[in-house]
Amino acid sequence: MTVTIPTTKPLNAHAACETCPMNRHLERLGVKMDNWDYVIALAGNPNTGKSTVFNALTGLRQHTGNWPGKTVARAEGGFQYGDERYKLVDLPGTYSLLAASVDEEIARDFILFGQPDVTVIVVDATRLERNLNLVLQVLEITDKAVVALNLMDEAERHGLQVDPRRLARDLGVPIVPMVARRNEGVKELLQVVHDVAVGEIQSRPHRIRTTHHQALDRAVDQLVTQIEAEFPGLPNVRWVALRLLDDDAQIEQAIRDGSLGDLSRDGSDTAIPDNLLIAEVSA
Ligand SMILES: Nc1nc2c(ncn2[C@@H]2O[C@H](COP(=O)(O)OP(=O)(O)OP(=O)(O)O)[C@@H](O)[C@H]2O)c(=O)[nH]1
Ligand SMILES: [Mg+2]
Repeated sequence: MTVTIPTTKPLNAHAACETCPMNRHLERLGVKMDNWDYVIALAGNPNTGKSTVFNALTGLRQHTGNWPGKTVARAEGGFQYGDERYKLVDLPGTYSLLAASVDEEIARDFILFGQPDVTVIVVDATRLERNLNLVLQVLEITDKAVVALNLMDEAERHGLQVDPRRLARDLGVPIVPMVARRNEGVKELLQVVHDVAVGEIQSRPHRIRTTHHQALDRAVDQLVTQIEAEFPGLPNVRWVALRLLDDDAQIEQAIRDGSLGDLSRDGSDTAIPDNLLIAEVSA
């Protein structure tokens, strides 16, 4: 599906420099950027239609393998829209970024530290309340998000009325209503993903601010300084600080054993270990 959009092609950080730190960083997470302008992550609760959206966008241009160092299946694929080439990564289903399982850890690490150009969160329109938990968590860490409001046919069948415009206003990011199984909304999703990737849409998502809690702000600031000193270039340090304050044992361990540094952009220059490379098998 190639649709030509009259747009001037922006200088893209990924495409412009194949050896730049961000690309090395993405390689650690199993993404090679040689032929792609943008990386798009597909996130969402289990069973919301992520793979259906993934298949609709990538068709046969997909590879399957495992996540680096894990036995969790991974699919990535590509598509072109206008002049841009997009790499799409289908993340394991996750209810939150607090990483209770290996699947959640993979999705969390990719969204947090892989810093995809756009994160598409596929939500189930019939279970909005539960799905919005993940949406709000993702919106805490990135402006570049799009909500694919999927299963609109099921919502209708159950007599549920969901107002995408109102939702877009409340969340502060684009919402694309979809029935992925019937390919409905796919074109609209492509256009919105493109607009967010190239910066034509700039969102100001709904965020929970901590400015009314001075003690918390002070503690976060203090931790941010310490983490940055220890792990220069680590993205989303503020999120890491908040997790520490919330007693997240996994994050604490990743700091103690230094593995958090493996995820930082400016980590070591050493070659990527073999076990961190994705096994790519043509579909
Ligand atoms: N009615 C309806 N069914 C859909 C729609 N999109 C996906 N499905 C169905 O929902 C089921 C789950 O879809 P998947 O694409 O596998 O969902 P997923 O999010 O990848 O699931 P996990 O990877 O297990 O988390 C499948 O049976 C799809 O055919 C939709 O818009 N409407
Ligand atoms: Mg799936």
